[in-house]
Amino acid sequence: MLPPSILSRSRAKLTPYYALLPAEGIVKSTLPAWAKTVARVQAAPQIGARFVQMLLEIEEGGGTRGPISDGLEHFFYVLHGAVDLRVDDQRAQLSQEGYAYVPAGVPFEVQAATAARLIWLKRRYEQIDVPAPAPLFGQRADVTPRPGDVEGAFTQHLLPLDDVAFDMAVNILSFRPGIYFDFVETHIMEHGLYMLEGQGIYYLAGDQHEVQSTDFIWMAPYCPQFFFCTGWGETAYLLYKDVNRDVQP
Ligand code: UGY
Ligand code: MN
Repeated sequence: MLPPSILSRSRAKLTPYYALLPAEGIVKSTLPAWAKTVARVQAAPQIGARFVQMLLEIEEGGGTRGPISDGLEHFFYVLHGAVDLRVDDQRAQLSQEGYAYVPAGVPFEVQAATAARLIWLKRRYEQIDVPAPAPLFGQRADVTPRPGDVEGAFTQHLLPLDDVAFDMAVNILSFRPGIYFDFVETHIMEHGLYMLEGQGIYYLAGDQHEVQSTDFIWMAPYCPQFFFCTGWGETAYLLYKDVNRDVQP
């Protein structure tokens, strides 16, 4: 039997300018290079994105079946649990809120001793005439929140802000209740946004959506965007953005 109001209660929406994908609606994928792992693909070229973002749900003892070396650059953020990451000859334990950047062409392996959930982002690296970045490992708590233009809004830059070797930024934006942007943004950069905690109203290309923890939003280049933090607690989201490159006609 069709549950009453199932269609009107769904918040999922796909347009040429953005996608809003609540977690509960994203169907499982199996990735051949990963054992005991379910992937929920959030952004892919199939919706117009120029990057791939997914949620990985790794069971205890799961992870990559061998080194992955696909020529792409990668970013991992641990939402829950912990993983052992090997990048070339470096090893790191990433616990909850830990993250890693893997440069293009550098082989990596992931193993989860206990169940873990991660965000995995990958894209083609745009080389310029400076050396490519080295592998990088970090922890959210070690990154100082910088005050934004609006009081009560903060940004943690997980990757170095002033290093043009990076062609991507991954930031955590946090907002106190009642805080909202001071203007409607439009920009050439695209976004992958994962709601880490809290809730709010997202304005996207003329539409307004209630959003909450675990939602994913893809924003195409130039998608008009505005966030209003609602609820009683702080809201934070993980935000991918392509940066530091010239534009070709
Ligand atoms: O950095 C940004 O573009 C950011 N302010 N956008 C967003 O949160 N939608
Ligand atoms: Mn933006």
